[in-house]
Amino acid sequence: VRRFLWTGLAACALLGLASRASALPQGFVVEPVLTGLAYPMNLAFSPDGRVFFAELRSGRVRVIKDGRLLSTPFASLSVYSNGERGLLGLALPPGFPDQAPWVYVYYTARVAQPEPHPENRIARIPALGDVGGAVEPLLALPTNAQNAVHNGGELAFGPDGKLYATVGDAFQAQNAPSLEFLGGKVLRLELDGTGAAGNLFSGNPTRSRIWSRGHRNHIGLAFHPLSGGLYQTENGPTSGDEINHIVAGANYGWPECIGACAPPEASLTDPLLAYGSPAIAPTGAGFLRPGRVRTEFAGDLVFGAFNDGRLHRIDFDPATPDRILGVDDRFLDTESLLAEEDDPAEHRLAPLDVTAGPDGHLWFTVADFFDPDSPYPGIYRLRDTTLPPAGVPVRLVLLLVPTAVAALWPGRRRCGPLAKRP
Ligand SMILES: [Ca+2]
Ligand SMILES: [Ca+2]
Ligand SMILES: [Ca+2]
Repeated sequence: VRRFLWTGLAACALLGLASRASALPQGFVVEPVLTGLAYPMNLAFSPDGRVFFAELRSGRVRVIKDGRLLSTPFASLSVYSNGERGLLGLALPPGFPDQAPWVYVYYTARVAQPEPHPENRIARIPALGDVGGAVEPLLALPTNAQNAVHNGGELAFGPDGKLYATVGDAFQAQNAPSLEFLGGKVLRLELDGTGAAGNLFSGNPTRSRIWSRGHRNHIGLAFHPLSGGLYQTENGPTSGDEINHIVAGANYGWPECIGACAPPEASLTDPLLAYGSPAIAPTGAGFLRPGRVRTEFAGDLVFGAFNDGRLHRIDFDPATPDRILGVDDRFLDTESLLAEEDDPAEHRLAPLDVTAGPDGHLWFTVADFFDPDSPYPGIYRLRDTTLPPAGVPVRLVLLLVPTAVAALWPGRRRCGPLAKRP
């Protein structure tokens, strides 16, 4: 059995599995969009209905079109895929594909010269129909050749049209606050990879790209659906996983503080929420959209966690931004929900990407780190069945695999026939 360490720390995969009956919040249903996939790491939605996704280990960018997975990948990147490396981030710019015909990727490239070595980088791939053109590297990022951890890897376009990226500290914690080092940062970039207009730091190309600093490793970004504010999940060491509200120029404390600073430090910004021990290793994050969920859930932040395989929910006060009313650490348990009850040790399911889909519902990906060939890894959609169905685009209805009809209700023991990997 392989053991994979997401942030240098994987607590037991199976700690405290919720019973299947509590694997899902009441009134919600999880619908498989496409299953039998290998390490689906990140999703990106094209306005023309196509769904792009990144495969962490293979380095392939795949396309779902008219409900079908295209057999020819959009791109196949040469990646190092050990540890936390691989094809990590994926994003489509506003105006894609007509005004901005590029697919943006964040990956650990396998560089051949002068001798083979890993290089984290942000690149873009021209989108010429369903198959991409030659990869255009935009920015080389700090990479630790000895330790395959702390690579960061999330990409997201903000409501301002700029490209945001989470860069890990590359195992150089002392440099995470430095303005002369791209590791341990949230970057804010123009489409060509240069520092975005309006960034607070300037003076050289490194500084001009930095939006916030003092981060350890992080792979979750989400923009609030109403305020547009940027929220981030961050991985602590053996404790101190964090949820942060990212603001321009702030220093989020790593490595001086793990979680909130005690005593408080005026120059450092504490997280909105810090977890204790053991680390849960947060992954992707997305907001539950007003109008798509009951009022009590609207505007809440949902994020995945690698170590417990769950989706967690932060119950934000809708009237007072950043005020936390409660935390639901058992919002959804992917392993209890999806895997066979009688062989939990054979599977190691973890939610990776969590994001609002084009239909406004929350979409998430699941990978199986013990048995990647199991039928469970795939793309799923979480829907609140207590609301009347909104006008879901016809394309999306087509996209949901037929087995989705037999949706995964709470208490259901098995998830029924799932599509095999094409
Ligand atoms: Ca921090
Ligand atoms: Ca709420
Ligand atoms: Ca994402």
